[in-house]
Amino acid sequence: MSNTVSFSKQGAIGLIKVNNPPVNALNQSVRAGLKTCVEQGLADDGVKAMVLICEGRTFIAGADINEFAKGMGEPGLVPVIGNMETAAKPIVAAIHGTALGGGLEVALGCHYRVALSSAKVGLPEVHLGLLPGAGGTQRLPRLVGAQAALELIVGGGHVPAAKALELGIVDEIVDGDLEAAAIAYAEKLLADGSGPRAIRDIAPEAAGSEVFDNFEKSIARKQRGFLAPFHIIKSIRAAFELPFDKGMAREEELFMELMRSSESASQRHIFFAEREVAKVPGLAKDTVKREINCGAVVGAGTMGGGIAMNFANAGIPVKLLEMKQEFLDKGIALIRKNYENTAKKGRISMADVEKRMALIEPTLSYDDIKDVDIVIEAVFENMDVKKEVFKKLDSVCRSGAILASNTSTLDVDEIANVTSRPQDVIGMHFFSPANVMRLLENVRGELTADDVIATVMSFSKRIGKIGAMVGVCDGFVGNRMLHQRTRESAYLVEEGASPEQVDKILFDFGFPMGAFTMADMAGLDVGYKVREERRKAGKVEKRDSVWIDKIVELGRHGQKTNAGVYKYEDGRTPIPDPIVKALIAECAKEAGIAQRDISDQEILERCLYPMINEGALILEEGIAARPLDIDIIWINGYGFPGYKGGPMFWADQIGLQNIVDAYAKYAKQFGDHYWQPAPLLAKLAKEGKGFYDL
Ligand code: T1G
Repeated sequence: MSNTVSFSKQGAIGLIKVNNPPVNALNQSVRAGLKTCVEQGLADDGVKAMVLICEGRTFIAGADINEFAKGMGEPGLVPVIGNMETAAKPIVAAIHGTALGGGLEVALGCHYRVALSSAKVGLPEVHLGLLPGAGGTQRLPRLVGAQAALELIVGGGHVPAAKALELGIVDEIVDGDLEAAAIAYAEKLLADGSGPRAIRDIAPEAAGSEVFDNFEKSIARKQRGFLAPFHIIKSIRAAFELPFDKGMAREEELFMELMRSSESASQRHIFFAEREVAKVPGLAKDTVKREINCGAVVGAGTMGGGIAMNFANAGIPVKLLEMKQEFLDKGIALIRKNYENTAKKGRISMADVEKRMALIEPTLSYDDIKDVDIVIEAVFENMDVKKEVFKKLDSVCRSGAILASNTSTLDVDEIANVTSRPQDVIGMHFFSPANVMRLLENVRGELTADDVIATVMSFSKRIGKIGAMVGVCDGFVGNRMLHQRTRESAYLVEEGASPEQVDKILFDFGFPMGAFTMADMAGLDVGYKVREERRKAGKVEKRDSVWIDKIVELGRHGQKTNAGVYKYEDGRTPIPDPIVKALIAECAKEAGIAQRDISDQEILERCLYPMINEGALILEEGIAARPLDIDIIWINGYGFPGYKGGPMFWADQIGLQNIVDAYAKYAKQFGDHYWQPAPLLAKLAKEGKGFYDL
């Protein structure tokens, strides 16, 4: 008996109980305990059937991901499940919470499955760059058929109990006392003379190769660059083309390939990083958070409306404040349109639309927001305007209200210092569209109180965001690093690379789109105004590149004007434009820059390495506390490919010395103004270390 799995008897029913908080993960102790307890039940003549149930919040939620790096140890999960499946006495899995991954595979190794109506099941290994490696790709298809199995396992989602019953994954939904219900179910099996029922004995329905080929085509673009989805298709296909044991062998072979892949290492890193990022170093775990029961958003523009939707989506009443009725009406109309579009896609009902709209109360008066618990300002990105708003908030809002700014680059300390309560002021930088993008870059000011930080980090999760805590600097973390890529990509085009060549390199690397396609989509005039403000503040690049400004001055602002760096005949597909090609050549000539052919490798290095170097400076300055904060920001805010783990994790994978060597190469070619490695980068490289050795 292990200390995580116990055996007891209730009449003729052997009760196997797993207790391995927090999620009953299948570590070595649990696997050994399951093996021992099943053998004990089989050896006991008084036991006629068994029930497998878990203590705590959930049924087994999967293999213990912590064990992957150091090796799983004996007994392996496959034989543990195999012994259950071939047992001479029926075993019933009693499911609550989330039976996921290896947890669902254990349940599929049982002969029957009962679940609480609130339970969910799933095989989410794909999100870890893996596939269900304990029979999931061989057993589930035998229950649900090829198409459903492909959708469930490649999608990696959680299936509610009712749907699982419909699909045949569970046999009965029970409510109330799960243990009693499962024991009653087992006793009824005995009374009916029902014995073990092994899924391995089910002959899978016929499935032609077109099912798998068509499914692979349907995911090709979305899953571009990932390995696991395509291995999963191969493994499920084996369930229809090979006998069970050979299918299991094929599954193991494909699983091990994935386990050894850099893609899976990256995705497993992200799994833990997405949880670690919520724990702010130096912040006491027991910091008392302020209650947030209602909020307000100042500014009903695209960002303000999107931010208000996050409150409503979480069921939190929110006031939306504008200065003019027409702007308020426009903002509310856009919110309604967004919700109705979501309803049209079947993701929410029309009743949900009305419920959420009812939670958003438009107002023209600051007086209406005096009692709220948090205010998020989302007005025009201009310091004077923001200061006016915060002075007003300071005079109107109740004591203890959190005053947040959605600024994307402005100095949060400067904003805080116009109030009498800088300890209550924080930055909450949402990414557009604010109701969709998961990242929230939370910006702590010099004087922001710990309980405000703790409250905002917890509130981020409550509204479905991934909150990352950063310090105050120009561009915080995400945009400060993006600025490096933006600058170098403009230089590369001046020197002879075409915009489409640069964009293809970034797209093939795994970004959702290239730098210039993204700039056209966001609007070239946005960057133009930022550069104008920076020039006014004397912040001019040592090497000023003007070709994009010239494009804007032609009235080409990007997609919204059907022309920017590219031209757009259908309003969305970027087409290289000879006018821009000529304009670039002209600007290069005026700048005395000779055009040359530039290699793909140079483009990749000059776009990405300065971002990583800036990340090293950000770590040195303490603007981000850990490399994982930077990785989470870039994956969730800018589409850095998950199968590369984020810029800092990827830098460790390629080796920091290679980055330092590239810097030396470019310093020779261009001078060291932009090619001086950050001291931390140089130090780690010299020591043969990576950022994750910090
Ligand atoms: N292994 C180790 N630790 C885990 C874990 C796991 N599988 N799942 C969760 N934790 C930790 C997590 O790090 C956190 O720790 C705490 O539990 C609470 O998690 C052979 C190979 C179950 C839906 O992918 O999706 O089985 O921060 O904050 O929001 O085929 O955890 O408290 O120290 O996420 O309520 C497949 C992963 C594994 C499920 C709960 N299973 N987990 O969400 O809490 S691979 C999964 C989740 C596998 C087999 C293959 C979620 C959850 P700490 P949490 P939550």
